[in-house]
Amino acid sequence: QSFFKPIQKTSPPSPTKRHTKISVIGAGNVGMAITQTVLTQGLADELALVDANPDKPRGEMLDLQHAAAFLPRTTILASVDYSVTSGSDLCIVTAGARQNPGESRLNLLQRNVALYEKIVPQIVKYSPETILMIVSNPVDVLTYIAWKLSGFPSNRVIGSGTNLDSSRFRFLIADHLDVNAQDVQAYIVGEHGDSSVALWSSISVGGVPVLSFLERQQIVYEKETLEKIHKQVVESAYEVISLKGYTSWAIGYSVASLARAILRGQRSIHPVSVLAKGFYDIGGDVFLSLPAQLGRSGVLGVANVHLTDEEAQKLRDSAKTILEVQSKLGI
Ligand code: 6V0
Repeated sequence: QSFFKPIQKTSPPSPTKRHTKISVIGAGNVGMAITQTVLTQGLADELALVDANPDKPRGEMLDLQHAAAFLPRTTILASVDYSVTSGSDLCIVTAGARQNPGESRLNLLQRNVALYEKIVPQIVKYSPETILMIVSNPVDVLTYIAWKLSGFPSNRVIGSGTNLDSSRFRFLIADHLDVNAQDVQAYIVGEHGDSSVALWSSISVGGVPVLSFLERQQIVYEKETLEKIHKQVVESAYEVISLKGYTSWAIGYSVASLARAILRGQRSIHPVSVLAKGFYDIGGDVFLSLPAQLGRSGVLGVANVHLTDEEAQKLRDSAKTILEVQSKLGI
């Protein structure tokens, strides 16, 4: 407390509005891009950073605190100790091991599962009511692992899933058609990454359904272009990584938009990884992206999107692949 009082208070402290707290676990490239976006958009009153390496989050915290004069007011905390995350409304997990040269994907996954076995119980201990947002890869399997380890109801465990793939898809379609990406509605669902499923019938631009328009006009060439665009979406993460070493900005904005939908109770629809059991005849406990409505209690519901037989089959194939991986983990 300082003796210097620059403000002469004239009213009692106002009843405090609901305090919103976000924690980001893993202060690497992705964790910091999410943090930066959350701060500039003023989505939290308090933000806690946790990383296994003590210097990194503390350095990031100081650097961001030095920007306080230019940002909406947010209290920033950082530690290796999960007590800083206490009372979080949303915990975003980006911590992940890096792939060693020659290491198999299964081995990398086993190492990430071992990290999650340490991280998730700590989060639950300090924030038993939090919503968990999983970002580390492979995101669908790790969302399932986080659900199991947390014991939370499935509405409070969400994977960032194909929200990013869908925004890449919207950008490429917008670029091709020379329109604003915000006017393009288009969903990619299923597994985040290689086996993702583009929902062609979902694409519309300013309310104009693209596929039925093309079918009426019998523009086969344009349909091929759309297929190429989906291929480009799948390859785009690899391209960015080969050029700059990692991806960060798009996943940062993508996760911040999910944080906004949840914390501000927006009831908006986003393709994110949710417990998919029972949808489109998917059996087993598997997390996959479906267009889900998000709000203050997490996943409020899943949109009844009509899938063609082929799309539904591709979704079930993705589910099967993920279940096989999960069975190898023995969890
Ligand atoms: P990075 O820059 O290596 O950051 C990872 C951070 O995790 C590092 O700072 C580590 O110190 C930290 N860490 C490691 N172990 C622990 C632990 N036990 N507790 C706390 N912190 C720990 O990686 P980057 O930020 O680039 O990527 C993070 C993860 O996000 C990876 O698994 C990526 O594959 C994944 N991505 C997921 C995307 C998606 O769409 N879901 C998109 C991009 C990246």
